[in-house]
Amino acid sequence: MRTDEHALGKVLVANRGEIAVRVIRACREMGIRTVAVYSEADRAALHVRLADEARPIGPAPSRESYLSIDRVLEAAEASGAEAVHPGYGFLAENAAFARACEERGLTFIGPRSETIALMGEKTAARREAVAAGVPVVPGTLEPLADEGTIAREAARIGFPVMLKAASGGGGKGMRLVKAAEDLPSALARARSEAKGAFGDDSVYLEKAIVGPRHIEIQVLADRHGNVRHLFERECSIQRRHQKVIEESPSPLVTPQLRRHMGTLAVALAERVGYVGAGTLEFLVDADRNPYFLEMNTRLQVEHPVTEAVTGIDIVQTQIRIARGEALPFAQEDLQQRGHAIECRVYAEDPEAGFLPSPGRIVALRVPDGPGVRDDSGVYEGWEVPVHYDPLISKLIVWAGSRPEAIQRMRRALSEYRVLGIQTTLPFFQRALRHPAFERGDFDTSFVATLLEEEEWAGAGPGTVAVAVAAAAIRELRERQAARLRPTEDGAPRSPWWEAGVRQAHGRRG
Ligand code: MV4
Repeated sequence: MRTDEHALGKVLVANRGEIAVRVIRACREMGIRTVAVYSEADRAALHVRLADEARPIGPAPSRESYLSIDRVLEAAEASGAEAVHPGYGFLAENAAFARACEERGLTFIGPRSETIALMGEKTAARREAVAAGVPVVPGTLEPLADEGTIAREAARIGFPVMLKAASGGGGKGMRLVKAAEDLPSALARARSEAKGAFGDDSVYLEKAIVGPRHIEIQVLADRHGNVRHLFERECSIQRRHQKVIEESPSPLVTPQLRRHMGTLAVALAERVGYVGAGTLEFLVDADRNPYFLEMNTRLQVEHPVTEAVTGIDIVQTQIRIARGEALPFAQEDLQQRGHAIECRVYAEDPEAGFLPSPGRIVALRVPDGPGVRDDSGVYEGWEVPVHYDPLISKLIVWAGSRPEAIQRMRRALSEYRVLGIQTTLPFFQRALRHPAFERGDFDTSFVATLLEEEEWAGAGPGTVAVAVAAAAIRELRERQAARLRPTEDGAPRSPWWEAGVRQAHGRRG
């Protein structure tokens, strides 16, 4: 063991849901004890049940629980944890939280707090990219305060421009501005959205890239200066700046572009002395030019597609890095093998504009079999709370090629049953059969286009009658599939059902 390596006996997982479960699993495989934290709404949550210990950290609203630095640190102290894994969201990219951990001698499983702060200021990240020789979208390299400067810079860049929050990211506080006359109102809205979300209303400008692809590069960096990239993920299929389907490799990326983007990502990570797992987001234009957008200094939701094609356990590697170990692989040791696709299954109703659909999961059948992984944070009988992000599971498939991965995902989706709440599963059934998806020929407008096409398909007389009949058939099939007794909610019991039940119990009828 190197002198700068240290054992970790116990890790506090400062998160909930599927990602807390994912981290707990990695720790258990490494012989590390885990401490879950939970809000009042999560007393019976899966992550609480799977951890070695669990500590309450407050009421349901995340401000008073999962987002409370003091409460999480108190739980860490009381449990004697030596490290904290923040997952994604909540405190994962909060530099003050990472600093508070550092000051208390708790290992924050992630980059140094200064790196989080640096990359959190989006124009600072752009300046670092420029200094590292990484192309950025043309625009400003400093946050802009006064309206006159913004108007002048926008004219210099040329419309359409993107107005973005300097402390933002992920599309929050972002506005497309098509012409100079639209600037004042767009600025007012971007500022108030940014102020509300980040407590900082400064903005910057970028040239708007039309019809871009969203492609990101996963990196891993240890404390000894070794930086590796784990290739790309295709993340263009988004809805309201939330990714819905991700895959690796990207059908758009050629071997040369892959090598090029990987080299760029490593150069920027090296320049900022990055430590841990991180992701560089790029926009790629119609001519396959990549432009750096921002760096996410955390584990990403979609990390399993990269794990599937590279065979690297990203969460275990984060923990090894935090223990001070050197990365055990060279860049030449890494390759993408086969193809992986992830669908994010949300408790949302795609038929009702993706309205959240919290409630009790009365029956659950999870797909399984060759090449299928379901990273879930729920179980049958549990009630999905209203208070948090409604992601209930991530369905990931792996196969030897993209067409086979698509077939496998369709098969897995056909096995999936969730009763009691609405989910986005029907949306994925349609998306995985869309010709543009099959061809790998889509950009960031795919979801909107698909939903518009569905609305067209739904119009016309007689639609309601057909829909009611179809719903009744589907309801019956789902009951049969989930082995629910039809009488539970007062529906008539058929003689076939009675006979089936008797047979199942070995009785004669
Ligand atoms: C852009 C862009 C066009 N030009 N920036 C949205 C989320 C955030 N990560 C960045 N986003 C965009 N930034 C410039 N200069 C278009 C988007 C964008 C988008 C990007 C990826 C996936 C879906 C998207 C949907 C709308 C807009």
